[in-house]
Amino acid sequence: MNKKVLVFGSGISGIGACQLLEAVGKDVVLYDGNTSLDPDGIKTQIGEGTKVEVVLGELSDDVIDSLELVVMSPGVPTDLPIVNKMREMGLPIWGEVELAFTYGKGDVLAITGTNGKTTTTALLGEIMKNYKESVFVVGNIGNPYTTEALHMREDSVAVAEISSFQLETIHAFRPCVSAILNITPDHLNRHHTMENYIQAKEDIAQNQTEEDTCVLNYEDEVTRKFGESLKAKVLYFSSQHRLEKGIYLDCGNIVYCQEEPVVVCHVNELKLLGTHNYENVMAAVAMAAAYGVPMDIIRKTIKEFAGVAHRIEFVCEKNGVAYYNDSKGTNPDAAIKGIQAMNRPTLLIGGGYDKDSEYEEWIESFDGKVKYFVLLGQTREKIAEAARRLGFENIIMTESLEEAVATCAKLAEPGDAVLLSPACASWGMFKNYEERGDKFKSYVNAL
Ligand code: UMA
Repeated sequence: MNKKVLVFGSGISGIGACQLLEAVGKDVVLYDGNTSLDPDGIKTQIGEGTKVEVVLGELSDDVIDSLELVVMSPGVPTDLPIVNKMREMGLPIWGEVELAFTYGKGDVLAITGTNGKTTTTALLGEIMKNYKESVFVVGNIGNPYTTEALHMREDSVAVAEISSFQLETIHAFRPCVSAILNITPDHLNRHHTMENYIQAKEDIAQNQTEEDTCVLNYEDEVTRKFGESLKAKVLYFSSQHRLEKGIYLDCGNIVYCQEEPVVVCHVNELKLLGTHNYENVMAAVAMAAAYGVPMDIIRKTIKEFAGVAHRIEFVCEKNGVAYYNDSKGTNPDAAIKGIQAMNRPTLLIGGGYDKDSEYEEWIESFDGKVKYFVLLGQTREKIAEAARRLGFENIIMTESLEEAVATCAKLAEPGDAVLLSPACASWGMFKNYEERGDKFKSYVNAL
């Protein structure tokens, strides 16, 4: 009897993995721990005529004994007892990204980092689309790599946003150009220690050779040091220092320097705002230049690029109050960028799923701008305690995002801003940050 492949997790990655595996002739079992899911609904998502066997809740020894490979969805912890058991039995444990890389053709440009991944991936995707015919923007950005892998040709390029979860289960994954944008504490409940989290991020370059390039942030101590030990060519970007080689900001100009410094553009010519975004632009430019994209194509694209949804996204102005959706601010560091970008007195909505984060630095970054701190979700007490310890008292507890929006609308005065920038994941209250951001926008538009 043919051995089977187990796909663990029936979210969008799991569905993509099943479709790919069936298309290449594998017998597939899709397993999900959530017993309240509907197996028929899952099969409909995989596609008409699918032979994938869907198992919910418990995984029997019979199924485990029939396997040759396990393909993990990113959100499933790799140290679950059942995963440990399968690993100890000698079963290869691959991530969905490893599976896609194995079957996908063409070149891969891959981006990781705690913050800025999505913006950088989207921008690099646009640059590549202006350069090559067959470009796929995949990964953590919300389009599973496995969904696209079989459409890729030898002359295709995949621009992939890769999370630390996804990097835990790669083996041969080798981007020709990679980037680590920054590394600050996030997802510590999953990775347990900062060392493990850093290791996962750095693994993006583990298979890169002298022929490949890794783009790193010179201003981030961890990534700067990492560059000293790499086999791949290293290209640094810096928002603070003129580099002999690399890409940097100089009096508002983005300068790319290999032999000679070349001005790419002035930051005033960009639609993106804020130093963190200039860093994202520099990383995308460095990656594209390393891949050989002509500078005029890069220059034109970065000037046109208007950013991504849910990242300090302007929603509308009502009664003189500006509403911003920063639902993608899923950790304190990202939320710091959110509040820093505000130039009005702000009513800040925060809180959500607990990832074992600390909130002090975020609260310290308010810089007198936050008028009211409106909290919701599992972390609201923890955040409120941290705020009170730091002397911030204007805290309002709410039960839902809808109530939080209504509270802000009541308290805000003309000239204020209302910012949803939660510093927490959305899980538990929403499916993902997109749903949270979309709900926020609909509540605001309905005011
Ligand atoms: N599940 C189990 N057992 C568990 C945990 C989960 O069975 O112990 C099941 C759940 O019941 C659910 C399924 O696994 O049915 C969900 O799998 P998943 O969490 O991997 O979700 P996907 O829908 O496949 O989405 C994943 C990424 N999600 C996570 O990493 C949590 C998406 O990133 C990504 O866009 C998508 O793959 C495509 O690549 C989201 C994310 O929040 C946006 N990422 C984190 C971040 O950006 O900070 C890393």
